[in-house]
Amino acid sequence: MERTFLMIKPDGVQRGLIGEIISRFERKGLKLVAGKFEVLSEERVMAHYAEHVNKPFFLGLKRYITSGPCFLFVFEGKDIVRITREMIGATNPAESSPGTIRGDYALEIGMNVIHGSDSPETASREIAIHFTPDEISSYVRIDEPYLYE
Ligand code: DAT
Ligand code: MG
Repeated sequence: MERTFLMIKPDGVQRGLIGEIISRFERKGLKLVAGKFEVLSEERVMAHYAEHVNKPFFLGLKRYITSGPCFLFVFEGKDIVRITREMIGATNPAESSPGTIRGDYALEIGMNVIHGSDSPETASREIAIHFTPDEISSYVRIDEPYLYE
């Protein structure tokens, strides 16, 4: 089983989309193993977006991502990084396919509702940035025998 780090950004929280978005992953059969509500500190933003700190859009990105609380969560499942990235859709919502989260709920790249790790290595790094091991639960979902062959 693989884990991934997901985060509903301040626009998604303010627009009341937490439940809708989490439901999509739950209905797919993915297992929620951690979740918390938090305004990100500057240090955490720098660590999380380390690859983007020198990009021209970084200051705007930092202002947006710290403008209110985010909902941070971890889901677990087979091949979960690939599956959740597909469900999230392309970075720019103007180009995300209908049926994806960004395609259905957002319009512009600077407010694209949700973050999802882009590789298993990134997922491990991002989970460690945002969660302590004791904040993550291991359990068997009762429907797993009907989800995995
Ligand atoms: P993703 O969130 O799809 O992994 P990314 O890692 O390339 O995309 O970028 C991180 C976030 O930064 C992205 O969700 C929105 C913002 N961003 C990326 N490229 C941008 C750009 N050209 N202009 C404004 N914001 C941008
Ligand atoms: Mg990314």
